[in-house]
Amino acid sequence: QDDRYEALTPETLPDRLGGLDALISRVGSAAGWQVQEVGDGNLNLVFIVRGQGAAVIVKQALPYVRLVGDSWPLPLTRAFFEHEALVRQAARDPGRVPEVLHFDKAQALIVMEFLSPHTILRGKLIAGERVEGLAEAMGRFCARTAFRGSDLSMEAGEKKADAALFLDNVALCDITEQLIFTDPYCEAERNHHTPELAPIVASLRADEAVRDAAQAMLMRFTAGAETLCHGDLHTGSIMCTDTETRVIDPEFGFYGPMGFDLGMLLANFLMAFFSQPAHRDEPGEMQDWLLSVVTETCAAFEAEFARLWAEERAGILYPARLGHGDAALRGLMAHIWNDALGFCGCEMHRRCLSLAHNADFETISDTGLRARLEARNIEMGRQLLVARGQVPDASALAELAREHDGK
Ligand code: SR1
Ligand code: MG
Repeated sequence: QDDRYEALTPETLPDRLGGLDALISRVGSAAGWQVQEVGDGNLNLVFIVRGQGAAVIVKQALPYVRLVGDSWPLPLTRAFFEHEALVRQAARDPGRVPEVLHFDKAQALIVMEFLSPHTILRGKLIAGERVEGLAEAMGRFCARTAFRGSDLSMEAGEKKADAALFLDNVALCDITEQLIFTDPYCEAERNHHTPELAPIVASLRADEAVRDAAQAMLMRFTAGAETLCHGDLHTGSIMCTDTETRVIDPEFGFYGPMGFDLGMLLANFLMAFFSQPAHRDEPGEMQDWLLSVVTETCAAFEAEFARLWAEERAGILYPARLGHGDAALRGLMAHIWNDALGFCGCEMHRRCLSLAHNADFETISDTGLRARLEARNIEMGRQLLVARGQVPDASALAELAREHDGK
């Protein structure tokens, strides 16, 4: 069989995948399929294949960054890492990620469950829609994946082998290393920002303490191989109905700090918060809700992490025979929180200053207003980078967001 990689199109997909049991069993024979390409992310092709009243998703990596084009090649192996990460996340937080139906390494494609009527969370937040149980689900997801992928839980040899496997996800880590920790803090070719932000951007880039702090976070990212992180946990990687939350897209999976995913997620909730005044006349209620999501996500993370600490600690770290008590857990939580705040600050910066911006701000057509809201976000990010020791908990984080929103 010729398994040379070839990008799918809606026209070629039925012929090429028509023999797969994983599809036929869900959507019938290829003759009845309707195929639509719906990918709106930065990297991949995403097809919905419909047939017999059901649907599945076919996601295929392209050999380049879709957002930029073939001038920026990107290895197809990211589909392999996404598949590996999905399998682990499904075991660590059952039901939270889409079910994988088929994986083809050579074609860099994953056939998976079609989430319906779920839509991307970022769009919901911009539209002012709330999701019941969002904070609880995401706090638990972050805690379970952080804990169960770490030396607190895994057998040491298994964890080291897994960390070695994911070390090869070099190109995706490189994107994060450049776009999140480095480019925002200098004049990089791929950067862009709202013109009216120029003075704030100049001031941020002139601030040596900020640059130093961002590099310290980069060192945590590259050297803190604590657990298998999702790696790109923003509100575009979450799909929801009004009452259900699912996590998608772990192709940036890597072994990193336990606070990484939590920090990225909080940044995206905070950017939804700061951008609300542009999306509705009375933003207050939605903003209150978003800050409650921030605090409740952290509360759910802490509660679940503490439960796992008490009930599932079976790895080489903090073994029961050493008799660790609450102080050890508090120390670990403080370490995770400190990292999370630093990563949060970097993510808040890069979405306004680097290559891949987010729709929360980008869809604001009045650039003067956009710049005012982005400025609040950037200033808060700066404070998180250089003075995160003064943000002891999630309530203080929410309070800080309110202060910056009032400026
Ligand atoms: C070139 S890729 C840009 C961004 O898109 C992905 O979703 C990640 O967030 C990455 O940083
Ligand atoms: Mg993605």
